[in-house]
Amino acid sequence: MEITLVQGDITEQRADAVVNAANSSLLGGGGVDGAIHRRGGPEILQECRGLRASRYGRGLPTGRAVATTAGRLPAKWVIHTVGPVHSASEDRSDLLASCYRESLRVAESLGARSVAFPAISTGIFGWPMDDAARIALDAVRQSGTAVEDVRFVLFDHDAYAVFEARL
Ligand code: AR6
Repeated sequence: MEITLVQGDITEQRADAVVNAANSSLLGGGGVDGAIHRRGGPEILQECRGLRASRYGRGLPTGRAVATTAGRLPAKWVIHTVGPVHSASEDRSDLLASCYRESLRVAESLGARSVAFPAISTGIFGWPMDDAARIALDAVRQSGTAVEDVRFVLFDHDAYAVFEARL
């Protein structure tokens, strides 16, 4: 497995699967989630609604992952995962690590060979970038995944530099 870092927009990534930093409603939001639904088109939301109706009536739990079509994105699947909101009083690191592990598990079950991740929880959910990078890289390295190409897509140069230093 090779880990690569890219600075850019995750909706432009050619990969078998792109990971969405979603929320448990699976019905969209801001940040990466908004961008993926905007660029990917209504097919993604339609499948998310179906998942709500069939399997996740109470929402997708934090740390879990589920796949849908990628609609018009240059990928085969979007894997939606729900990161934890950062807390200063409670250690939620394992939930963040779980997002990476579970996304890779879902990717593997689909036969995906390349997966692009955003820096989950580091935007609206408030996780400090350096800590999030450490958790993300450790989780991927320790996952034992059969996915061959794991790519982190960092939106700005600061985030890229933090991941680069950690890698
Ligand atoms: N490509 C790559 N990275 C991006 C992009 C993009 N197009 N847009 C933002 N980022 P966030 P979260 C970076 O807020 O913290 C949504 O409303 C961004 O700079 O997207 O997990 C969901 O519905 C940051 O570093 O996700 C949830 O309610 C990182 O991606 C909530 O936000 C993650 O930021 C999830 O919050």
